[in-house]
Amino acid sequence: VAIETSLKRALKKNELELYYQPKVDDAQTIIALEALVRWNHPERGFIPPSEFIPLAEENGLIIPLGAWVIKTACLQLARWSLEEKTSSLTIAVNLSIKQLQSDNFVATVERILKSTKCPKGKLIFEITETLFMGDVDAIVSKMRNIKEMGVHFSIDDFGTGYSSLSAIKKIPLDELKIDQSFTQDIKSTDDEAVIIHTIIGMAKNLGLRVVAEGVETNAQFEFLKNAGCHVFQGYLFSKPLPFEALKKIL
Ligand code: G
Ligand code: G
Ligand code: MN
Ligand code: NA
Repeated sequence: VAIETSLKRALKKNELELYYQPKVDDAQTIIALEALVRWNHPERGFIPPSEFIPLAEENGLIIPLGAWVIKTACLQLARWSLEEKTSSLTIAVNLSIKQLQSDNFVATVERILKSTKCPKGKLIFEITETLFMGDVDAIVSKMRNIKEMGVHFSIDDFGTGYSSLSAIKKIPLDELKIDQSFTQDIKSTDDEAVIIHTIIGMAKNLGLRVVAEGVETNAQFEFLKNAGCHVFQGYLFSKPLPFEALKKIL
């Protein structure tokens, strides 16, 4: 069966699952999670998102798939809001630019937030610099509408894409995630890591919270803490986990 047909079936038959990767503060306390979708295929086993997200973006399935991801994250946030241990956690969901470009996206988000009783201020959308390739003004206006509903925006994989430093000012962001390739360039605590310092300085001047991605070593963690990052994510703390495994470490 073509992967396209089976992806439609996957959506209907609940073969998709959200994994969660923790984000920690400088004391390594888990303060947030990033939701990462997995496809548990009945014959082929787990298929990574890098294999089906691009396809779903091409054939339009990203719209219902993306809505499923947002709804699942919101239901989780609504449940977590009732328990003291988890009530302060936020969940970040990756958005495809195709979702932001679609006509009904703002209404879809509003409907999901209402129907799930998602707590305000706990959902974050991660977008990438591909948004600069389209009609930026139209995207910005949708982002403003969504922010009014209490959703925050983060720019993901920052530093690898198409944005100029001046363009980043135009979009209403709350957070900036430094791409993991820059983190992985840090070899020691006294590394110069000029690009990282530059990105952090810019982000802070713009009033953005700074997240470092792809932290794998203590040297990288120490360097990034000293450089002024607020939040850290990477295999040093935890890989993405299925819900049951995540529950044990919360
Ligand atoms: O960790 P991982 O292999 O899960 O992620 C691979 C890529 O797939 C990342 O770039 C991530 O942003 C993307 N991705 C994971 N989940 C989603 C999702 O729900 N929607 C979109 N659009 N991208 C996702
Ligand atoms: O594009 P985005 O940042 O959403 O994708 C996250 C991807 O990075 C996922 O595939 C996730 O599994 C992966 N990832 C998360 N932490 C690390 C890390 O410390 N090292 C590496 N190499 N990959 C990571
Ligand atoms: Mn991401
Ligand atoms: Na990223």
